[in-house]
Amino acid sequence: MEEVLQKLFDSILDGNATATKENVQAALDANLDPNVILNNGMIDAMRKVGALFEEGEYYVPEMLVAARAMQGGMALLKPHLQQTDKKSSGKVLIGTVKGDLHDIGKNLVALMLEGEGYEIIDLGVDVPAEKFVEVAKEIRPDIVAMSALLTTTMPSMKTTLDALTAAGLRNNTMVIVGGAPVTEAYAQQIEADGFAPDASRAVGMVNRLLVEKSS
Ligand code: B12
Repeated sequence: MEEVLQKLFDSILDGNATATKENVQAALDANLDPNVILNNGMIDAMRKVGALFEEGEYYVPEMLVAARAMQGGMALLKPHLQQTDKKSSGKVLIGTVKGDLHDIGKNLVALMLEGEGYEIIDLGVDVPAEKFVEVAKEIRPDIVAMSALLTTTMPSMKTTLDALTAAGLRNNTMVIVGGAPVTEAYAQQIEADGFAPDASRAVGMVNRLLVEKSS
């Protein structure tokens, strides 16, 4: 790995927010592709944090400071990841499902979709099914996007999907799901309209779904 990316990786692993910002800036100054900075320097670091947590090396506080460092770095990278000249091509209601507080992946999906020109309404984390339904009724989004990072909160996706169906909202709104433990098979099982394993493929999938919808 390039030295500047290795430094960035290490600063997230250490949960050092100041160093993370400096290292993101250094990587940008070195003209590295912002997607490479994000994927190789930052997301890989979060993956490593998860592995260390699993091995009992890291505890929740270490995960939390790493997440804060990651988010500070993402804020700096954001303008470089987005192409802001595109016009809005649809409305996306997004949130992390009930019981789940993980939002880094959701924020990335929102950021990439926003960069593609979509209007984003972000409900945040720990969003109950009723809230998704209430806001969907009000704003009539083209897409409802749900994120879950815990195997224990994945069922909240099904609960929300069922609530959207029961409220008669699925004729004009498509539902997509994602998050580390979520799979294509799970998405099919709960009858979601789409799944993507990462933020850039989420953009491609949403574009495809909306083309299919309008044709
Ligand atoms: C950071 C972190 C935390 C932080 C979260 C801070 C925050 N603001 O998000 C804190 C410290 C709060 C936390 C808490 C906990 N965590 Co945690 N956490 C993580 C960690 C290390 C990184 C997650 C992350 O940000 N990844 C980086 C992002 C970019 O990746 P991502 O979220 O997967 O998102 C990408 C894709 O999945 C996809 N995507 C995401 N959402 C969506 C949505 C749509 C619609 C689409 C299409 C795509 C998509 O695109 C994203 C970008 O490419 C993971 C490890 C891991 N491997 O995931 C554990 C992990 C998820 N946590 C775990 C656990 C156990 C917990 C706790 C229960 C710990 C505890 N004992 O308290 C609590 C639960 C709190 C709660 N109720 O939610 C476990 C989950 C195990 C499981 N299978 O259920 C993991 C896997 C760690 C591990 N290896 O054991 N955690």
